[in-house]
Formats: sequence, C-alpha cells, structure tokens
Amino acid sequence: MRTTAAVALEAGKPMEIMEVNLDGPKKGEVLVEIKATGLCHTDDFTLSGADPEGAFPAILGHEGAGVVVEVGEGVTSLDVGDHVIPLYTPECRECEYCLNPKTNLCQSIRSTQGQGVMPDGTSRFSMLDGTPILHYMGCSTFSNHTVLPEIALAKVRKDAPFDKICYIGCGVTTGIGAVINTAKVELGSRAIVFGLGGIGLNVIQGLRMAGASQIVGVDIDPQKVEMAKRFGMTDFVNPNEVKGDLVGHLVELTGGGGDYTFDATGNVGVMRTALEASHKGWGESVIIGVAPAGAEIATRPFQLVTGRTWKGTAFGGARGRTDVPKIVDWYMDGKIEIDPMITHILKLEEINKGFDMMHAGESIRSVVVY
Ligand code: NAD
Ligand code: DAO
Ligand code: ZN
Ligand code: ZN
Repeated sequence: MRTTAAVALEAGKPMEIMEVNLDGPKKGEVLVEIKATGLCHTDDFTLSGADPEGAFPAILGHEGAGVVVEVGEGVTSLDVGDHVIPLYTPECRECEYCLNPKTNLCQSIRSTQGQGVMPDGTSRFSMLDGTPILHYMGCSTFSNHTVLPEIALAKVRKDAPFDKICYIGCGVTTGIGAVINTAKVELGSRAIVFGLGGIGLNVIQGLRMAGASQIVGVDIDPQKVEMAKRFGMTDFVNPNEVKGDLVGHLVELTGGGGDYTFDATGNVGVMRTALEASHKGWGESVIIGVAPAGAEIATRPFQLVTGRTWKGTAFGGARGRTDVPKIVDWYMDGKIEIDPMITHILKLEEINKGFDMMHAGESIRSVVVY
C-alpha cells in the first residue's frame, strides 16, 4: 500500500512529508493505522544527529496510538479494529529479560530494532523509487500507517481518545513509571525533579500519586513553573537565581537532601547535581534523560560510599503490554491527567513547526493528529 509519512532524509534537516510504500505485515507482524502521535525530545535528539544509533533515511516517531488494520500469519493477541499503543520497549513474555522481574528491557527483537528493521532483517517502508526507509525505535509513528511486531503493541480500551493516550506511549509512562516502578517512592518522601518538560511533569504527577510530601522542581526556564505547580510541585528552584552552591541550597531546602531525585534533562552536569542533592545514607537518584553521544557522568565515589544510589530507567521500567492498558484506565478514571500537557495539536504537514516550538520551549507536548 501507499501511505503518507514525515521522512527524516538526513540528520539536521527538516523532515519531508511524502507518499511512501508500505509492505503488508509478515508473520508475527501487524499493520496499524496511526491516529495520533506525540513529538518527544528523543525524536528531536535523533533528527539532530546527536543519537549514536540514528540512521537515515528513517521514519521517526515513537509516541503513537492507532487501530489495527491487518494482522500477519500467527498473530493471536490482536484482531482487526483493536485499538493499540506502539511500544518501543516490547514485551515478548518469553525471553530471559521478560522472565526476570528486575527488568522491563525485553531483548527478543533488540538488535534488529536498533538497526531500524523488522525482526526478519528487512524494512517494510520504501520510497516510491524503491529505496528502503528505516523504521525507528520499532514504531515509526510519523507515518499514517506502520507495521510493528505483535509483541510491540499494547491493546487498549476503545473509548480512550487517541490524541491524549498517544502520550502514554512514552512521556506519561516514562515519568510516572520512574517514580512507581524504578524508585518505588514511599508515602511522605521528599523528592527533587530536574527538568520540568514533558517527562519531568509526569515524574511530578507520579510523585503526587505516590504521596510524596515535598516535590521540588528545578528548571532554568521559569515558563515551566505554572504547569509544574498544577501537577503537584511544592517548591521551585531556578539554578540561575541561586547564589552559591546549588547542591547546598537543595539539601537545605529538603532538610538533608531528596529521598529521591530525578534527572529529566539529559544534561550530565545536572545528573551529578541530582545525585549529590540526594540524601546521605539512603538517597536514590534516577537518570531518565538521554545524554548526547559520548557524554559521561562523574561524581566523587565518596558520594556512593556514603549511601547514595545512582539508577537509570527506560520507559519508566514499564512492561508495555501489561502496564500500558492499566495507565490508559488510570487516565480514563481520572487518576492521572494528560489533557493540560497537550499544548498543541498539529497536522502532519506542520510537524517541523512542532519541533521548532519544542526548541523555543513554547510547548510541553505537541500532538500530530492524522
Ligand atoms: P523537554 O525538552 O520537554 O524538557 C527538558 C527540560 O529540562 C526543559 O524544561 C528545560 O528547560 C530543562 N533544562 C534544561 N537544562 C537544564 C538545566 N541545566 N537545569 C535544569 N533544567 C534544565 O524534554 P522531555 O521530553 O521532558 O525529555 C527529557 C529527557 O528525557 C530527554 O533527554 C529525553 O531524551 C529523555 N527521555 C528518556 C526516556 C527514557 O525512557 N529514559 C524516555 C523519554 C525521554
Ligand atoms: O534494551 O538495550 C536495550 C535498549 C532499550 C532502549 C530503551 C530506550 C529508552 C531510552 C530512550 C528514550 C525513549 C524515548
Ligand atoms: Zn522479552
Ligand atoms: Zn519519547
């Protein structure tokens, strides 16, 4: 079939909207009509050329929601008409990683996904002249139709709005999951969140759900304050307005340091501050942000000797096929909020404008509706 997509032809250039060829689903695969997709910082990171795994031409996008149009041979868990959210972290429920409760990093299709192809080693997308186009994070939601492995699709309820639940495909689950699955924050905890963008705001709403007693937000952009307060931030710190040592200021503000701290900036200097602003003896610091290629983290080992723990999280530690439908229920039952964070709705033709607004800090989440 033919479908319309925003194609990233090369790093650092705007994407081009074009008709592309899409082959039907092979064994174990599913053809999905994407109804809505969010624009995440990670798509921008890859488009910029800073992503060491980034390869072109590719169809980016990994935060989508849509409807099953066709199922390939052997697909048993999905039918035509089902509503689905694509998963960049799949859940095969069979590999060594899926069978270990300590991780959500299913490895069953990891190598081919990283190379931008389906598990059989080929791409379903091509240009009209036949040139192959790579998939991205196994999802490619910047295309009106895409093909995914069955194990990379979460089946969700049909009454949930696509233009909101697409955000559960990355930002919402990553932020809330970092709190609930990775940090396992307890009632009454004090926490510090660095970066109040699309991920950090969801960390804040996860902390509110977990019953944290103090939620300190740290951002260099004062535009982010109002929304963060709305989601549960109790104190705000702008590093540019702190005279003297930022770590010392945060330790004093939290009565000894955060029981839990989170980096949602991707800046390795901020990651160090987050670790060092966690409480001596028991503080845990969770890295969510993805740093540029080649960047390294550092601290004095004595910070860990004295009881602080450094952790990281991918997709909030969530097992997508199991956890994502539950998060959709939380949204539909009013336990979590998404609507205020969707600041812009765009057409596919406006997708590059969406990334311009992200760079200017004007948007939290822009969503393309097909
Ligand atoms: P965003 O651009 O919406 O938000 C980042 C925020 O950090 C902005 O508000 C910015 O002002 C703030 N910031 C930048 N430098 C800062 C500094 N020095 N001190 C304090 N604040 C600073 O981005 P996002 O969509 O929220 O994504 C955040 C990070 O999370 C990115 O690195 C992204 O790639 C990563 N991410 C990780 C996962 C995962 O599974 N681990 C999933 C999605 C996104
Ligand atoms: O299993 O080795 C692996 C890699 C899993 C990739 C997880 C990616 C999470 C961070 C990327 C940001 C997502 C938007
Ligand atoms: Zn697996
Ligand atoms: Zn994302």
